[in-house]
Amino acid sequence: MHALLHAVTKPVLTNNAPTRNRKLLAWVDEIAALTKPDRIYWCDGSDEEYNHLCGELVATGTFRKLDETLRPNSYLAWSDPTDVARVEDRTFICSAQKEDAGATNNWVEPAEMRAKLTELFDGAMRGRTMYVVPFSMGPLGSHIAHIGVELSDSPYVAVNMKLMTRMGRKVLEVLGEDGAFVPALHSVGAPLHADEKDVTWPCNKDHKYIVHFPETHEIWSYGSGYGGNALLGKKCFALRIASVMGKQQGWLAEHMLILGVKTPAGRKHYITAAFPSACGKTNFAMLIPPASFKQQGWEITTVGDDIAWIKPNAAGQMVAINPEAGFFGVAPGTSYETNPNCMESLKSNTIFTNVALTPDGDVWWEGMTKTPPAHLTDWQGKPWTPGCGRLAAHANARFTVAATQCPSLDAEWDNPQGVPISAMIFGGRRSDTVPLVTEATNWEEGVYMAATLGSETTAAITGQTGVVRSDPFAMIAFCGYNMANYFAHWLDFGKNTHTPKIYCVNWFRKDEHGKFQWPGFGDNMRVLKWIVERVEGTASASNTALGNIPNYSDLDWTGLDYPSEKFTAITAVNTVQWMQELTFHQALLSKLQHHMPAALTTRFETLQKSLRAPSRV
Ligand code: O2Y
Ligand code: MN
Repeated sequence: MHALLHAVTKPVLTNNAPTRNRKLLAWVDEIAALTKPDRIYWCDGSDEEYNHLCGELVATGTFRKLDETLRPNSYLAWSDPTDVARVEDRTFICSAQKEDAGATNNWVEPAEMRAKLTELFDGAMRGRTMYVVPFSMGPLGSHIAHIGVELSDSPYVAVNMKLMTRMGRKVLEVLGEDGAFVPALHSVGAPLHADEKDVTWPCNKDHKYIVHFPETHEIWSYGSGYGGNALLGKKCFALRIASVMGKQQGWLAEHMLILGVKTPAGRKHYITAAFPSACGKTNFAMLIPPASFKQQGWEITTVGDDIAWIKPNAAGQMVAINPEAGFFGVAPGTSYETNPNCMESLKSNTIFTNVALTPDGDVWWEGMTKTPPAHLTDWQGKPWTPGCGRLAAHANARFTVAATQCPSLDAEWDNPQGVPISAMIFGGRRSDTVPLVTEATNWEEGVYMAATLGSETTAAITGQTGVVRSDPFAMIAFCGYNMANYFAHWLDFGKNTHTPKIYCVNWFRKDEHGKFQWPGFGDNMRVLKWIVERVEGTASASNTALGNIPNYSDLDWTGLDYPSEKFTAITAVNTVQWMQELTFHQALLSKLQHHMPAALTTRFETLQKSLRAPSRV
């Protein structure tokens, strides 16, 4: 390896570091003195470095190299069975005032949390290397992008950050001597004592803390090596800390995919869409239109699958970037039927975590093929056969892959100016109540729709199926400050910018037999086409108490036999269900009452009145 690798013997460790950024040098020194790593390594982000670190991960048993012919340059990691997902109950927003974290976040007084973390991090990296990982969230040098530096004792984190962000030397160049960065400290919380043999997935089974200090824009993560707990650019920075920065600086950090829609006339629209976890976000971001739409000339492209940073440009138009440079998606359920673009992305240069291994050195997960292989090694390293009663892949098994591997990647995905937003979609998983698609008639109504978003839990995530969880803007786990203040920020944001139209969608409504009423996947294009035509002012709709809903004849049904009665059922506004729904809305409004903007309580009252009006059945 050609970058700096220091043997750490004394506290001043950064003499020949590849940066002269004073704040960074001081911070690296301070953290090294606290965590006491054996070595410090500054990541340069090169392919050579990536290959070397992956080789080391293979040598230590964390990675298994997959068959070079079947899955070139790809690796499989199996985590500790206790470290398999984000830990919401161990995630904290430590603002000075409890009220600033709000009713939806865990809060601990900052000095108390700092004392606890300092104790835990003291000597936490003993026997390990501390990787200095400089990364840019967003195109390098973009006025919308921000820089972070993660200090981590996990080489798994370093290689995943290479795929998920713009990472390494070029970031330090942009940072310069005085540039600002978000400090993100991470340890797996498993120091090694002299001659102690390491495990393949070090973590701390007893203590996990995913902590955010919103006033100082700092992240401290301890005890987990997995996903959102450890790849700190993603949920911790790009959502929790960035949402705070956005509130302070007049922009939005959102849990939204960004896709491009090209019309047959060649007009390009960009649409953002927010969905809670487990609603098929990556599939929607990489949607392939039905054949009949492709023939007409409709095209869908992908800018991002999870997070959008949205700012007004000089003309007051909302523009968005995907702050990430890769996808960390859920493997189970991904197949050539559900998401061919994703499957193509994963053909090579991919890191898989907690999927199953085939006898010939490839990967498999539930839903990848209709017929499972006869023999596998499951994600816990045990022999697996179909019908053995266990999952071969963990339900939250993941792939990490660079965005550039995606065949549907939009030509503008890396544009530092961002892409202009024509419409915003909010959706949840709801077996009843919520129509296929509803258009808000103005910005405030759209903000109300997003604020009252709910989604049913799935067994894979919570072990409990069908319980509606309130998930405002799909940000319940990711808003770094008081949720009611976040609603107010959205309302204010709309006052100073040209506002895109806002939609609520539900692909998951079921009939009385429990069968999904909407085919989903590529057929969601029919709804997207209507949305684009509404934006362009060429499609009609009927006004309801909830907003505007398309008529059967407003959607393009070519290539699909979908009777109008079914459409009537999937778009119906059932007053009894909606009165029940309003009790959920009311519960949310009272939970967040302290800072709740009046515009949202007013909308609640109007909605209640319109639903009670005799014309609605
Ligand atoms: O469990 C994790 O650590 C990953 S969670 C995640 C990853 C990628 C995109 N979205 C999510 C999410 O929970 O929303
Ligand atoms: Mn997500």
